[in-house]
Amino acid sequence: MGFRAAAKTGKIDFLAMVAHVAAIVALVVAGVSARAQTADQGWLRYSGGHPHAAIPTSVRALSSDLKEQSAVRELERGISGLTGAKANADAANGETVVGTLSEVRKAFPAIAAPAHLGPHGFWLKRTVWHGSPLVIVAGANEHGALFGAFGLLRRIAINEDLTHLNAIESPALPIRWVDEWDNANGTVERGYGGRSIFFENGHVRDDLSAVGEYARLLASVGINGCNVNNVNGAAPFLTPDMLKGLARIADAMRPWGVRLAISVDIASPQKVGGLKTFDPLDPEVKAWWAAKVAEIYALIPDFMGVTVKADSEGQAGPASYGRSPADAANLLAGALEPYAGVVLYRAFVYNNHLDYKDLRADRARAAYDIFHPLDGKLLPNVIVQIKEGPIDFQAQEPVSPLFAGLRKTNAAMELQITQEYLGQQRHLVYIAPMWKQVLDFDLRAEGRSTPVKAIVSGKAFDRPLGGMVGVSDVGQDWLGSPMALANLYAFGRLAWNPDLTAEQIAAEWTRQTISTDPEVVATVDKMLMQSWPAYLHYTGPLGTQTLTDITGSHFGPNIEASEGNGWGQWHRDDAKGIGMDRTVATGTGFAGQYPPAVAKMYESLATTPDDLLLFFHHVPYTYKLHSGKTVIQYFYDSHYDGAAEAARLGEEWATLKGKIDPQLFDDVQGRLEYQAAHAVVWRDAIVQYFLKQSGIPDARGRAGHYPGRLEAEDAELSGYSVIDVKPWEDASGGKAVACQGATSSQGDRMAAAPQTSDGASASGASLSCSAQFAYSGPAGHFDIAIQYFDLQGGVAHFTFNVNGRAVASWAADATLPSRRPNGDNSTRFTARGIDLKPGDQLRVEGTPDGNDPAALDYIEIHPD
Ligand code: GCV
Repeated sequence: MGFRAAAKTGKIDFLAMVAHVAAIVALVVAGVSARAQTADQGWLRYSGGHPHAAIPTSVRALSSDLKEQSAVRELERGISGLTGAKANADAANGETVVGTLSEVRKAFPAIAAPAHLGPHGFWLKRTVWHGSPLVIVAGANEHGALFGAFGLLRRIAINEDLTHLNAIESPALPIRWVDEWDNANGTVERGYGGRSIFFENGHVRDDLSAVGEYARLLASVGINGCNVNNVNGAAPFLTPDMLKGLARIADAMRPWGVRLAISVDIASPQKVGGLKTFDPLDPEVKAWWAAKVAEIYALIPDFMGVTVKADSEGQAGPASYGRSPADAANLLAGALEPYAGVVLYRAFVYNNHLDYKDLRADRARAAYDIFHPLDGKLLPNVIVQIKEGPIDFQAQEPVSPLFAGLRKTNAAMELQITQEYLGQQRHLVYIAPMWKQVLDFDLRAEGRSTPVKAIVSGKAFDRPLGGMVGVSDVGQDWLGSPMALANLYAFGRLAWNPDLTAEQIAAEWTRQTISTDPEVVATVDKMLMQSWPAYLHYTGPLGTQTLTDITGSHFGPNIEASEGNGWGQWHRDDAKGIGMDRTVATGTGFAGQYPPAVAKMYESLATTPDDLLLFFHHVPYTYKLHSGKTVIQYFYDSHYDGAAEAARLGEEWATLKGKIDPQLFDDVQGRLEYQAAHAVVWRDAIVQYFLKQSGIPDARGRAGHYPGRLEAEDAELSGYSVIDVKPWEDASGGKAVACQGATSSQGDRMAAAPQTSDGASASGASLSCSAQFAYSGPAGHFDIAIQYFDLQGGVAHFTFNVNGRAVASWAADATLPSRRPNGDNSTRFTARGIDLKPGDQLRVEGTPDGNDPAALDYIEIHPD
C-alpha cells in the first residue's frame, strides 16, 4: 500500500539519503506487489495478545453446509491467531460449535436456546456441557451462523469479557450490499484502490482469489450482496461469455454468503439481443428479459438481482419510449420474481442540461419529482435506491426528501464508501459521522417519528424490503489507503445495526486493525472523528457542497466549475451573496418536498441550521449566522480552522510512532502530510476567491496575506515564464511559473520547448529553469515549503539550493489528477531545518519531463 501522492519533506542532508531511500522503496514496492491481496490487510488481522481461555480452540460445524464450513475455518484461524493457542488443540478442553438454531437444539437438547432469531441473526452462548466449556455459535440459518462466527471473533479481538457470553443479534436491514463500479476493461469508475479485482481486458479475471478475500471481509461485517459492475455502460455484462465469468465470481463469493448482483443496461435487448427496440412494454422485450434471466439463474442459482441506472447521465432509459421508471423496473422485476431476485432501481435520474439562468430550475428536486408519483406502482421486488442526499455524494447535503416520499415502495439508501467528493482516499475522511447524521435524521413523515434508518429498514412504512448500498469501488490495493478501510468497515456495521455510534465503530475498527493499546485507540479514534468536520471546513461549509471541479476530477478546488452549466450543482455566488434559494415562497420549491415539519424548518432562514443554510437560501455575504458571525467571516474562519485541523491530524498521528506497525505509520504519515498541504491549497483557493468576489476583508486580516510566502512570479526567473493558472484561485495570486518555451495563458502547452537554465533555447541536454528568491527576514532556523504542480504525463525534477548549495532534490512523481497545473495537483515539498540569514539566495530549479513543466507556485518560509 505505498502512497504515491505524498507531500514531501526533506532535511538538509536529503541528497545523501536519496539513494538509500530509493533502495528501500524499491524493496518495499517489490514486497508489496509480490504480496497476495488478503482480508488480513483489512481488519481481519487476528494478531495475537488476546488470551481468551474462555473460548475453546476445538471448533466443529453441526452440518456440512458450505457457510458453516467457512465459519469453522474462520474460527480456527481467528481464535488461534488472536489467542496464540493452537487450533483444535484439545477437545477435552471443551469445544466451539457452529450450526443453525435447529441443529443446536438437536445436538444439545438440554440447553435452553432462544425461541426465535431474526432473519440472518445469531446467538452466541458460553456454557458448560458434560463438565467442559461449550461455546455455541447458532444462526437463524447457516448464513446467520457464519455472521455469528465473525461476531464471536470481533468480540475476542476487541477484548470483550466473554466469560458469561450470551448475545443475540440480527441485522436491522435486509439489503446490505456493496456496489462496485468496475468496467470490463479493468478500470474502476471513481475507484482509488487500483485496477479491478473482478475484470480485465473485457473478461472476468482468471485469478479470483482477491474476490474470495473481499467476500470474506464483507461477510465479516454482515454484508450479503455485491454488485460487481459499473452502473454506466453495463450492456456487455449480459453476453453469454461474460455471464459464465460472472458465475465464477459468484462461486468465489458463495462460501462467504455474499450473493452476486449486476448492473444492467435497460437497452440490452437492443444492444445485446439485437432487437429493434428496448421499449419496456413491448412483448418481445419482455420475453427477451425472461430468457436472459433464466440463463443467468441456470448459471448462478443464488443470483441476487440487478441494479439499474436509466435516463441518467447518458444512460438509456424508458423515457426514450415515453415510459416511466416504473415500467422499466416492473419489467425487470417480473422477470426476476420467479427466482426471488430483486431490482434496485436508482432514483439518481435527472436532467443534466438544466438552464442555469432559470432560478426555478433545480436538480435537487429531480428524484422526488420523478419517483414520488410512482409510489405504489412498483412491484414488491423493486427497491428504489436513493442517494443519501438530493445532489450527489457531496461533503454535506440535506437528506433526500424522497425517503419520506415513498410509503408504498421499498427504499434503500445509497452512499459512497469510495471518497469521490471527499478527498479520493488521499485525504483522511471517516464518513461514518455523516452517515449517522443521515440515518438518524427524523423526516417526521405522517407527523410521527420516521428517522431515515427506520425507513430504509422497512419498519417505518411496514415494507418487506429495504436496505443500504455502499459504492465501495475496491481495487487491487483495496481502497488505496489503509485508513479508508474504516469506512468499508463502518458501512457494514451500520447496515447491520444503524444504532451503533460512529465512535463505537471507530474503536472497534482500530482495535482490530491497528492496536488495542488504549492510547493508540484514543488517538486514532479522535483523528477519525475529527476528519470529516475538518474536510468540510476546508472544502465547502454551510451547505455549499464540495466546491470542487464538478466537471472534471471532483478532487481539487474549483469554485466556478459548478456554475453556469446544466449540471445543477449550483451554489449561485455573485458579488453580493451566495446560496440557492430552494424555498417554496421565492425559490425552487425543493424545501416543500419534505414532510411539513421539516419543510417548515428549511423554508425559514431563522430555523434552517447554519450548516445547510446555503443549500436552502441565497443570502448576502454579510448575513449573520445563528452563531452571530457573518457568512463571509465564517468562510474565512472555517477554512483557516479546517486547514489547521488537517495539520493537527498529522501531529496526532506522529504521537503513535513506535507504538504501531512502522510500515503503516510511515504510509499514513506521508498521506497526512500531503493532506495538510492540500488543505492549504483548498483554504487559499476558497478564501482568495471569496475575498475578491465579495470585496469584504477578513476581520482577522489573514485572507490575501501570507506571512513568509514568496511568489514564484515575483522571483528572478531564468527560463521559467509566468502563467495564468486556471481556475485562477488554485494558484497563490492566480499565477505560477512554468518551464516552457512560450507562455500559455491556460498552461496547456506545457513543457513544449523547455529552456536551459541560463535561458538558452531547448536544444541542450540539461534542460531546466530556475526561480531565485532573496531572503530578507531575520536569521534563524526554518522550514521552507516549496509549492509546485505535479502534473500527469511526466516526472519533473526539482532541486532546492541555498546560496548555490543543493540542499534537497525530489521528483514530481505523485499520481494526482490532471495534466494541467491546478488545485488537483498543487502540492509541496518541505525542506526542514534550514539555516537562513538576511541576503541568502534561495533557488528552485525545475527540470520538466514530458507533459510536466515543473511549474512552481511559491515558497513559504516559517520558523521550524
Ligand atoms: C457511475 C456521479 C459520479 C459518476 C457516477 C454517478 C452515478 O455523477 O461522478 O461517476 O456514475 O454519480 O452515481 O451514477
